[in-house]
Amino acid sequence: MFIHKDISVIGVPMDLGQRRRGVDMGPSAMRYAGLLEQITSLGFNVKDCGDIRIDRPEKEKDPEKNLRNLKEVFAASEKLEKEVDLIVQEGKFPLILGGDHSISIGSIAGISRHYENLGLIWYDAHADLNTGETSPSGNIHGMPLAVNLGLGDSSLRNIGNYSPKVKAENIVIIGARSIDEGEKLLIKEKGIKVFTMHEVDRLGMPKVIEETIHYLSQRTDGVHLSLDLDALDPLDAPGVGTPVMGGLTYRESHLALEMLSEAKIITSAEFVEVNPILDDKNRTADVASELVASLLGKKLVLT
Ligand code: B3U
Ligand code: MN
Ligand code: MN
Repeated sequence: MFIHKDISVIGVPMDLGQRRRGVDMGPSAMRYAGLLEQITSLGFNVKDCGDIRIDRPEKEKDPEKNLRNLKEVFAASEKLEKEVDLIVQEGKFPLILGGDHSISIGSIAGISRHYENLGLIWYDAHADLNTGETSPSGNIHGMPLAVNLGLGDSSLRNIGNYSPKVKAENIVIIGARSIDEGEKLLIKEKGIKVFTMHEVDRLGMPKVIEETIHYLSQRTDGVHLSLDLDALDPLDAPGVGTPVMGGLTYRESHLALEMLSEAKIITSAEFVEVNPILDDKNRTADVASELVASLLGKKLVLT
C-alpha cells in the first residue's frame, strides 16, 4: 500500500451537517492556502476535480427524526459517493476537502467498496458516533462514524447500496476529548480503539501512531484518514465550528502525519471542518494544507 503518484482532489462545500455557516467555504480556503501547489511541488500529478454541488433546502425546516437537513445531506452524499468511487476506479488517490464531517458518509461509501477490510483513522476531538436517537444536537456531522459502522438512519447507512462500510475493529480514533454518553456506550459495546487526549498525553504521539500502524496493518488492506481540524487545539486551528480546548498540537499532528507517510499505509484522505469565517487570517486552512503536505511525504531534508 502506498500513496499513488496521481492524486485527485475533490471539494465538498457542505455546511448542512451542522448549524454554523462558513464551513462550506473550507475547500476554497484550502485551495487559497496553496494546497494544490504544495502537492505538485512534492512531485505528484494532481487533478482538481472541482466541487460537488450542494443543494440547499429552500428554508430551514424542523429536523425529522432528529436529523437536520437529512434529505439534502443524503443527496450530497450520493453524489460524492459516485465521484469518489470513480477516482478510486481510475487508480488515483482521493483527497477530499470538506465541508463539515457529514461528508465522510459519501466519501467512505465511495472508497470502502474497493477494499475487503478498509481501515479508518478518525482524527477528531469528537467520536462522531451519534445517531438520531442519541444526538444532543440533531447535527449529522456528529454521526458519520456511526453511519459508516452501519448504525442510524437507513437512507444514510445504505448509500452505495451496501452496509456497513467499516468494521468496528478496523477503526482507530485519535484525539477524542468530547464524547457523549451514547457514544461512550457504543465505543464500549463495539470495542472501538480510541486514543483519547489522556492516552496521547501519557504515551506520546510517536507511540500512539506506532500502535495505530501496527494495529491497522495487521487487519486491513487500505486505510482512510479522516482528519477533522478540531482534533487540533483551538490555539493552532481556531477556524472550526466546535472547538474543544486541550487538543493535539500543530507539532504532534505533523509528526503523526509524517509517521503515517513513512509507513505508507494511507490510501485515501479527507480534511474537514475548516471554517474560514471563524478563522484567524486563514490559519486553519494553512495548517490543513501543510498537514496534507506532511501526509504526502514533505520533510525537512538537510543536504
Ligand atoms: N457530539 C456533539 C458535538 C459534535 C460532534 N461533532 C462536532 N461536534 N464537530 C454532537 O452534536 O453530536
Ligand atoms: Mn468530526
Ligand atoms: Mn470534531
